[in-house]
Parts: sequence; C-alpha cells; structure tokens
Amino acid sequence: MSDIQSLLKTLGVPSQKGGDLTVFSPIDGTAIGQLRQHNNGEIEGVIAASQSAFKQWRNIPAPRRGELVRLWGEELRHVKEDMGRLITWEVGKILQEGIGEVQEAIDMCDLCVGQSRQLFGKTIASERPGHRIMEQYHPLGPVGIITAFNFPCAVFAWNAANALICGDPIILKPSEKSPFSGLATLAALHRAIENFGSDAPDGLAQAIIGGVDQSKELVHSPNIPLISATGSTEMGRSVAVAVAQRFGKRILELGGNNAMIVSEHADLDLAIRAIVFGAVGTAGQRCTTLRRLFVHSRVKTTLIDKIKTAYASLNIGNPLNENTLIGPLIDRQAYEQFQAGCAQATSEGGKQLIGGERVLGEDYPDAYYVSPSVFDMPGQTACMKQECFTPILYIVEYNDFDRAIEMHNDVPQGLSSCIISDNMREVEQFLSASGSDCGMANVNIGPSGAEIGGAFGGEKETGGDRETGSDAWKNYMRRTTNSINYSSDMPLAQGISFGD
Ligand code: UN1
Repeated sequence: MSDIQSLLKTLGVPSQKGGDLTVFSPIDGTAIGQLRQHNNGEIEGVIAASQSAFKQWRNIPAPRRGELVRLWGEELRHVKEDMGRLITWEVGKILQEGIGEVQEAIDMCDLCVGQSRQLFGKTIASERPGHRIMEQYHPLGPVGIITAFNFPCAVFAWNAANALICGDPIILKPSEKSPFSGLATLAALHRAIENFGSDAPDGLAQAIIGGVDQSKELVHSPNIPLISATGSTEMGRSVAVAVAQRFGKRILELGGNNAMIVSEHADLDLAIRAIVFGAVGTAGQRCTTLRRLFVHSRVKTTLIDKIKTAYASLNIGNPLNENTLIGPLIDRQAYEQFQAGCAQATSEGGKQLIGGERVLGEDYPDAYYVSPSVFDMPGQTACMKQECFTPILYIVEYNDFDRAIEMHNDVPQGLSSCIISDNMREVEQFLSASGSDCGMANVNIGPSGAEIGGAFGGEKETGGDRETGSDAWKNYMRRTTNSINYSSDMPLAQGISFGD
C-alpha cells in the first residue's frame, strides 16, 4: 500500500474505490483517492438528521458541549503529524504549514472549551419599576460549513468548534480539491463523539461530498439557519444572495487582496521577513496573502534589493521535503491564472523584477510549481484590484503617506492589512478611522497567520463577517431579549396609559 493510502486509513478516511470524485495531489498530479459524491436525496437525509440532532444537542448544557470540543482537541493532538502530512499531500503546503494548520485547529478547540462557559448576554436597566431586561443567547440550529481548498482543517475547526459549543450540529462541505483533510478532521471529531457518550446525538457532525451542486443544496435549504462559507468573492456573492432570499444567516470570508505599507521609518530587516512569508507562504494561496506593497520612495531601492536576494534563496519543490519553503500551486487552473496575472501586470506597465516562471516541469510534468513573481508597478493599476490567488506581489512607490493609505484602501476587498513603521504617528493614523479600511490591521507584522483569539474576517467584498475568536461565537446563536415583570403592576413602556 502506498504512503498516502496508509495515511488515509490511519486517519479514518479510506479512499472509496469507484467513487465519482477523484482527488489529485498537487505535489505530482497523481490521484490520491476517490470519494462518492452525495446526491440530492442523500443531502436531504443529512439535513433531516442534523435537525433532529439539534433538538437534543441544544438542551445539553454548554460547558458539557465544551467537553466534546476538548476531546476533539485531544484527538487532533494524537494525529497532528499525520494530519499535517495529509494536508501537505492534498493541498501542497509545506509540512511546517500543514502541521501548523492542525495546531490551529487544536488551539481553536482550547479556545472554545473556555468559551463554552462564557456564552453570556447582558442584563439591562428597565425604565419600569419592578422590571428587569436581559438577553440570552440560544442555540441556532444546523450550521453548513463550506470550506476552501487551502485551509481544509483549520477553517473547518474555526466554525465547527464554535458551532458545537453554541449547541448547533454541523454539516461540512469540504472543497472537492481537498476533501480528505476535512474528512480526517471530522473523523477525529467522530472519535471524540464516541468517547463522549450518549449526550451526543446521531447526526451531530456530518459531511457531504461534492462541488457547487451539493453546496447549493445546503445554501438553499431553509432548514440550515447559518451558512459559513470561505472562498472566492464570486462564490460568496451567489451564497449571499441565496441565503438572504430565505432570510438565513451567513458568515462569508472571501477574497483578501491584502496590502502592506513600508514606510521610510520602517525597520527593513523586519519588513523583509514579513514580506516573504506573507507573499509566498502557502505559495500565495491564502486569503491573507500579501499581494500589494506600497513602499516609500526613499527605501524602495534598498527594499527591492533585499526582496530579490530573499526570493533568490527560496527553495521551491516537494513540500514534503524539510528544506522546501514553496510547494506547488493547487492545479493547472491556478497555474493559468498565474500566467494570466503576470501577463496582465506586464501589459499594464509593470516590470517583472524576479520570478514568474514554471519550474520543475521535467520532474513533475503533471504538477505546477512556479517561481513567485514580483512586479514593479507604475501605480495601482487594474490588475491590482482583483485577487489573483497565486504568488504575485505588486510594488508601488509612494511619497505621501495619505496617498499610500488612499491607494491601500482603493480596492474592492478588505480583509487584512499591515504597516511596517517605527513612526508612532503613521502607525496610529493607519489604525485610525481614516486609516486601513480592512477587518484586520497589523503593525510590524505581515497580513497572514492570524491568531485565533481575534475575530477573523474583512469588509467590503471580503464579506463583512467574522469567524473564530472575540465575540464571533454570537454568530452561531440566536439572541432573545427578555423583559420580566416581578411587580404586581402592569406599567407600559414609554409611559403609555391604556385604559387604566
Ligand atoms: C491566516 O493566514 O491567518 O483562506 C489564515 C485563508 C484563510 C485562512 C488564513 N481562511 O487563507
């Protein structure tokens, strides 16, 4: 049995021979396994099971629900290395990042164990004597979780850990490009459910396999009150419309197109480390990837020299090898987008400073490795306003800090952003109401690799919603406002007298 087949078995997700979905490894383009896609009737069954699980799960005390998530974290700890390896096989990110993704899922479980004891509402002063107002957060119902290929484990865990402590069953629809990693994360949850006992109903955590058609079944179902979807802006727009049509709730985490401002007051050695990981980590295939770099004219030449040196030393290759820093693109389509992105930047007056080539084509004819590209742009041209989900970094020079912020915000997306500067005024301006318009604004850190304790998400075409930490748990619950009269009178609000 090959390496990958035994890995799938160990992680509880054996390939289904004869399945109609074949999954390929971006490492060498070989098939790593097959799965059977769900049909509409089966999906209806999954949704019905989820609804009936909800009736039981919502009545289990939240800290006890937290215990299930604690057990899930334990299971993930046991398989961390293997899961990381599977993610590397299936997504092509380097082993360090694959394992890091599992660590992120474990951290998320830890966070939610504590959160399960903190699902609190407010008590509010009433204007009426002998009255009290309070709010409570109650479980919402089944949550549909549609994940992207690039974070098949962590983003699933962000949503599922929150949903489970909030009293909601979950239905995962993993990307058809990397379903095994999501299913392996779910298999760990199933082992936790087994150890947890009968408080966990059947149908609490399920998955459906497939593509757009299967997603649509979830998105259109009035029996799934919340859809959380990660992916492209194009996908998010159709999900948003369909969910709004039925007055459902949604959490959308869509295109990023993130930028960095490197000021004349920047520590350039710090900047270069943030730039390299931000721009080429995960081969530029993160929603938080650094794509646009606004550099003060005084430091531009020095910074470009440093970028060229750093890029020249990056090891591109098989992500399973320890010294590799850049793995392959996910598939041929991504490679075509990379080519088109580079061609468009050139046609808009950009000068390619480094990279932009397909590499290792002889060793891996069916896989797509590229040398990350850096363009010196004459200004923020059209190609910079759309997200090309590949490792292309555009550099634009600025002289005036206000203008840099203006260009920074002048794109349809608004996920993550950062400034590298030791100047307090610049930093505070960047973080102020008239600074970065993104959901995340960092100082002296790159735009990617967020910690799960903070709310994650962005504005504008990124979707406007938040996942993971802070008060993101509230999105997975419904709020009720309760007004309680403990007096013997019946005073009306606003002082209205009604026939008394
Ligand atoms: C991170 O870089 O902090 O698709 C995580 C993505 C995100 C996860 C990014 N949902 O890249």
